[in-house]
Amino acid sequence: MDLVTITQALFMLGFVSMAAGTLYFVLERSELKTEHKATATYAALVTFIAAIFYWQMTQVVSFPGLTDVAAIESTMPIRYLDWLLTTPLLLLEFGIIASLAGAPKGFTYRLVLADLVMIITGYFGEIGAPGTVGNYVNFALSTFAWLYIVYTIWNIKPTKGTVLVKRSVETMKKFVVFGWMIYPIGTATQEFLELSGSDAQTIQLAVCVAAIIYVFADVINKVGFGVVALRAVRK
Ligand code: RET
Repeated sequence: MDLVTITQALFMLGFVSMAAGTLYFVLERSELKTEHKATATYAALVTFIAAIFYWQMTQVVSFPGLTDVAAIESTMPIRYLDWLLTTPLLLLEFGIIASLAGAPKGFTYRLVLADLVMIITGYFGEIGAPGTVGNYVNFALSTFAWLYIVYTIWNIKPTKGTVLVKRSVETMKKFVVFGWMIYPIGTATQEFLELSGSDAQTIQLAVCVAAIIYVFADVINKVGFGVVALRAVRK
């Protein structure tokens, strides 16, 4: 089996995971107290949005006129659109649980702002010509915004709430700090591989490896994150 087919199969796995996650969060939502339902709503919105985008990604290889690797490459804007919508929702989901643990109000808005800067400049870095100054400036801005998020989240200390709430906040912090790290690592892996050679085989390896890394990262950071958030508010 070639790498493109494997990538395609993993897009399908991504779709199924997101769809199953959505169903799970919707079913769990009815078990929660009214004031906690919003947590399940955010979690379900994130996986529902991602399911739609993953479905779209599974369709690309059959696009007429695209060679296989170009098709996988063409999923990049879809992925950024997904991140643009889902990462603010994930931060809001974190904000709800963190506020139950006594986190100061208002910090989520600054996080969301930094997050939008991270995704938008990251996208401009991605579409710019590789190796140009503008490109590195965009990636640098994106990285600064990401470091701001990591720094802010890491410094949130749960001070009140149940043991379960406190534990969930600590776990969700680790998702944002370590789980989100997989994305820049995926992008850097692709960039380095592409700098190492411009033959068709290297490009295919670079594009597919990055796409595969993002699928695993997405399932962890969207479905896994939601499961931990719900654990905090379960009756
Ligand atoms: C980019 C560009 C290079 C620099 C950095 C990046 C960070 C991306 C992140 C994405 C997170 C996505 C999530 C998706 C949903 O589950 C844009 C790759 C720092 C952190 C959490």
